[in-house]
Amino acid sequence: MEIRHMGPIGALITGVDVKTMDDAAFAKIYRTWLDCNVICVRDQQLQIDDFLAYSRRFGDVSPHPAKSTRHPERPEITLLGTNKFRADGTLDQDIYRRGAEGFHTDGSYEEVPYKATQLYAIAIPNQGGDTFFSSGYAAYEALPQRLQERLEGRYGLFKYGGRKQANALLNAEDRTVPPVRHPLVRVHPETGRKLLYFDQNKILSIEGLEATESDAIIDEMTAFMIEPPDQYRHQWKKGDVVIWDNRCSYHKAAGDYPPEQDRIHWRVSIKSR
Ligand SMILES: O=C(O)CCC(=O)C(=O)O
Ligand SMILES: [Fe+2]
Repeated sequence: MEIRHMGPIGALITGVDVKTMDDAAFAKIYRTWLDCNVICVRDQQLQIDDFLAYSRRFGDVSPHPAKSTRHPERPEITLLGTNKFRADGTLDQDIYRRGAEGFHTDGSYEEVPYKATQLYAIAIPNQGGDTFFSSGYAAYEALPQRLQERLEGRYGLFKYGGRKQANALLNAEDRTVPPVRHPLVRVHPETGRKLLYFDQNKILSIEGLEATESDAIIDEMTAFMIEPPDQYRHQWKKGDVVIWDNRCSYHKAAGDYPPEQDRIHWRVSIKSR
C-alpha cells in the first residue's frame, strides 16, 4: 500500500484492495484519513455489497433523507448524477449541480451530523467534475480573532435547504423537519483538534445574537468560505473511493462538466457507532 500526501489535506492511496484489506491495513487507512481529512483509494472494483461492507468499517451507513435520489433497491446508496435529464429533455439543475452551491458539510440538519461521506466513482466525464475539499481546522485558525471569540460556545441553527429553502430534492412530507442546533466551534472527538463547524447552505441563524448581527456574521463567514484555507482538489478517476471526515471538512462539487456526459457516483452517509 502506498500513501501519497496531496498537500495540506488529502491523501491518495494505491496498491490495496478494500475488499480484502486486513485490519492492520485498515487501521493505517483510518489513521491517514483522520490526519488528512479526506482520502482516495484508487482503482477499486466494487459491487454495492463490497462498497457497503467497506463503508461499514468506518461506522453505520444511514440512508439519505432525499428519497428521490436513493438507489431503488438499496436505500443506503444515494445515486449522484443519475436521471439528470427530465422526460422533456431539460437538465435538472438540482441533480446536475448537487453539492456545487459552495463549500458545505453534509447532514448539518441532523441531530447528529454524519461522521463521513463516501463516494465511489462509477462514471467520470473527460473534463470538469472535480470535487474541492477544505479543512475545518484551518478555517478555525484563519478566522479573525474577533469571530473566534464571538463564536466560542455559541450554537447555530441548521435546517435542510437553509435560508434559501433549497429543498427540491426532498419529498414534500420531509420538508417540515424542525431545525437542529450545533456548536459552531467544536473539538473533534478523535483528533482533539479545534475546528469551525459551518454550513452556509443550511445555517439559519446563530443562537443568542440579534438577527442583524447573526446575519452579518453568517454573511462574513459565507464570504470566507469562498476560498477557505487548506484546500485539496480531487480529480476523479473511475474506480476511486473517496471518503471525507465530515466532522472537520468542507467540500463542494465543481458542477462544471459537460452535462451530456455521465458523472455518476454511489454515495453513502456514515454515522458514528
Ligand atoms: O458530487 C460531488 O463532487 C460532491 C457532492 C456532495 O456534495 C456530496 O455528495 O455530499
Ligand atoms: Fe455534500
